[in-house]
Amino acid sequence: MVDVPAILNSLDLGPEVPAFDVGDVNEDGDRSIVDAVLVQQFLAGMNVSINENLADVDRNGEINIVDAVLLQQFIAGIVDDASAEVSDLSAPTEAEPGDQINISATAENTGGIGTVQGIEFRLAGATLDTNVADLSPAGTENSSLSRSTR
Ligand SMILES: [Ca+2]
Ligand SMILES: [Ca+2]
Repeated sequence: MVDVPAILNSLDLGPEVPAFDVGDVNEDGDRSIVDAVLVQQFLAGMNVSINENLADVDRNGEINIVDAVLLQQFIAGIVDDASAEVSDLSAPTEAEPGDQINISATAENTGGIGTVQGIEFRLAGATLDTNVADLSPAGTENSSLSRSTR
């Protein structure tokens, strides 16, 4: 059987998922018209303080009017919230010491705005690693992990 603590000691943790939802640019725990106005002011060159990562609502790597409109549409209820699902999980149920363990999964966002989702890889109830899937609207991302046991 696998010595789970020994495995965990050999792992690196992935980057952290943002503490606030995509679109919550003022980090107050709520996505509201205030956030949409802040993004517009940011785009207009006004000196506002926002979380620029969370302002990229469609997760295409840049902040522009599309993000501001998408955020407004979400707040108005026209566009659905992000909804991430993990599917196609492939993982061994058991392993011997020295075995190479390959785990893979697909993360899919079925919502209308982007999201950043942590994907936890677990073995025998222990989290091996957390990958981060940066998902655009209707986007998918494959996530995989390969580790040697010992
Ligand atoms: Ca907010
Ligand atoms: Ca964008």
